[in-house]
Amino acid sequence: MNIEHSVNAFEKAQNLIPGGVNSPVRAFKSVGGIPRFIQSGEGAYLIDVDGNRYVDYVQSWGPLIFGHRDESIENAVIEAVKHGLSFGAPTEAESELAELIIDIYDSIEKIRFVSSGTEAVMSAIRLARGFTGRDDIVKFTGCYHGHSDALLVQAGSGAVTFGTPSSPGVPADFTKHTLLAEYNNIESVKKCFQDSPGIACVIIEPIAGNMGLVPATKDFLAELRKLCDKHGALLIFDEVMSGFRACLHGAESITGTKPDLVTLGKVIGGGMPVGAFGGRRDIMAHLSPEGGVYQAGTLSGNPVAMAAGLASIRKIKANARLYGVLEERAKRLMEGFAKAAAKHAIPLQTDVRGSMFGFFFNCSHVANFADALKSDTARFARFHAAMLDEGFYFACSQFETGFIATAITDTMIEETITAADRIFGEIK
Ligand code: HOZ
Repeated sequence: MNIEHSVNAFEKAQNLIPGGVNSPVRAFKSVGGIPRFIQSGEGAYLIDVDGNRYVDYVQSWGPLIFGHRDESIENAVIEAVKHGLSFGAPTEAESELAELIIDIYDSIEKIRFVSSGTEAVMSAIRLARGFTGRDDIVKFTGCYHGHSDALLVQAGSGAVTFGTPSSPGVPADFTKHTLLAEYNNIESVKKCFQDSPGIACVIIEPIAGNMGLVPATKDFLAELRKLCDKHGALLIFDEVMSGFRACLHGAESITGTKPDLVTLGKVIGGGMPVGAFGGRRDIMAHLSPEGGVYQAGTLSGNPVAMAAGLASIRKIKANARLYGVLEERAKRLMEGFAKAAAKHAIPLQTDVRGSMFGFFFNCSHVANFADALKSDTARFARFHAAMLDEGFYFACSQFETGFIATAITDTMIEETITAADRIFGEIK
């Protein structure tokens, strides 16, 4: 495969931008090789600057549930652009998107839009602290909630990919209120509540996607709910990644546990920069200007981003069978991988939630961060490089999730399995 233009573009970018990228995981550091510089996207495909085409199982890390250049989202954006890029004043589109999401998510009675997942979570935590009058928070090792100071502790995603799950530059004073628990281990949460009488909230990715795909069990989430209620702490579901990806009505609808606050992002922006946090009306009433908890943003509720989000969520809502179809395809892909891996005696753990899929080169079931870290990252790197060479674009880290878009067909999935089978034979 000729990647000369990507090689040159990467060299240039490295002189201008730290690591040549504007978000660390994109640099391919943990898998080696050259990140592809992208010219365009088309449905299921990414096309790089050398003209190579890849079936894209990243889909911009989640937002593009209909694939690249979905016609209705593209048209909505073009139409919105004609009216102006930003007003810094309210628009009706904000209420329309709010209404749509509130109607779909049981636990969201009021919502506020921001510009990224990081911002959504940071603001939700501040709100939980302001509401409860407490300072401490509980997060789980391996969960990633964006890159704000208090949450960059034992974090997943790029932080673990580069072996710095707790970042330099974050003062210890800023993280002293962040208590750590182990995912899917309720005893570790009980210990946090024993250690601190002042826990404002427990934040969790109910379907963790930033240490690879590791869903929480129903029992664990139910116990978490009980503990929060017993101690007067809020439960926050971080669904920036899983929201509108795993299913229509949120993790609460498949796990049976209802959070007090939910954070969203990715799909609700249809590819534009959008985040949101919402939840119980009485809690949201503490947010400025109704209440005293301050949060603001010049580009919050941006009209072009709202238009993309509206088109995306409306199309999802109109297509009731969407998640069933995507889950079938994700399962077919993972079952194909599991079968091929077994044939070559390669230990592989797979899982699927709606359009999200994950696989670990790991001998045992992965239930938490410690389990995920036992995965064979060197084998993952070889797999990643070889698949890329064959025209299949997977997330460039063992600790990320894969995504199916409607544009990815059954035939593409069969071709992916065939390539993976061949490659497993080479990397066993
Ligand atoms: N944090 C994102 C994946 N979990 C990566 C975002 C990006 O690099 O674009």
